[in-house]
Amino acid sequence: MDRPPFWLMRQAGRYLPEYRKLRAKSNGFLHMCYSPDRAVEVSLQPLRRYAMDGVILFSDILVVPDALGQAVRFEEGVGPLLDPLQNNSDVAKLKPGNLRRHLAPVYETVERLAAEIPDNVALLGFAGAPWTVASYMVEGGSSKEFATVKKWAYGDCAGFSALIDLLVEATADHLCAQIEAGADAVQIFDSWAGILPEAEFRRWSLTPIRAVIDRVRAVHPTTPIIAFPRGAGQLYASFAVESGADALSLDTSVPLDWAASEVQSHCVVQGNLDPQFLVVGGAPMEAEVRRIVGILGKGPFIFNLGHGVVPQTPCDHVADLARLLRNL
Ligand code: 1CP
Repeated sequence: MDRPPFWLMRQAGRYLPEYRKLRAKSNGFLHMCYSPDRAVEVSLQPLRRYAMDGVILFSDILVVPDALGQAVRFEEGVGPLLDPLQNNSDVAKLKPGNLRRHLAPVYETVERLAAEIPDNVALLGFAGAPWTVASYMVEGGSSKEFATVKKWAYGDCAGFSALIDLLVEATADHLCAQIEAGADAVQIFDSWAGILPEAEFRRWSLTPIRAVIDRVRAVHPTTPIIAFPRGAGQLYASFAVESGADALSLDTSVPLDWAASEVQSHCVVQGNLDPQFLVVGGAPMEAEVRRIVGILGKGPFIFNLGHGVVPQTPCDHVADLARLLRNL
């Protein structure tokens, strides 16, 4: 392409009135994820408005614990809730054999999207990284301090490894199934990678993601894999060399000149507009987009945000961003 391709993390969701309308009619968020009619429709909503170069499957990272038998519910105004895993006997009760059957509606959604979207639009599948998914499974939902999951990971390395190893297999299987259903590329979201000190980051973020990538690549050697170790800081450089990912998604805080020399020299980079610039819009957003493209656009680059679109984002600003990027 003669300009950087673009898509936006959380490009489907609550900032879109057509999403909110369908959501109000649905029997909960997970039900939407497991209804191919609705999930296809919601995945396509941003494409119709803004003609991104990529469509991401509408689903959630927490469908994996749900499929493993740890029921997930989404409470309005609270977020995800799970009955927390407390020890290795809880881990032993998980049922990895059920994954593909439980998630069949998700793979059907991918299949239908692959048939529907134009050839010049990439279809992205995704999964949460083992560490981030484990944090929800052990904390029982969103967390601020991550005290419970850290206590287990730091205090009982062997025991916690059993959960991470199980999630490596389940995550790889989930990504392979999406590729088999027609995903052109996949992204692994490690939203909470950045809360770990270096040695723990290597043990619980980098190493398991590398294992997931190795497993997916052994079956699907040509499918591009994007990893998002959010908050990794300087460890983005090690991640680029050691993870085996084809592309790394940069969070909002990564300095761009540094990323161009230390990360983009090893792999494609994606990012990293602060989602709040999309809320502000206008001249400040345009200047920031030009700055990002000016530095990262000289190498292999996918334009994206540094984290997901926030619900208070005006749709007009997303349209302005799409126009700006298409005319670069
Ligand atoms: O309607 C609603 O209230 C649900 C809001 C919502 C949406 C639209 C949730 C709940 N998940 C999603 C979709 C979603 N989640 C997608 C779809 C595709 C797209 O990007 O358009 C994706 C890729 C995700 C991934 C996801 N879910 C992550 C990783 C990325 C990130 O944002 O860091 C995480 C951490 C989740 C968990 C999750 N799902 C939803 C909530 C409220 C949360 C908890 C977030 C938190 O702990 O802060």
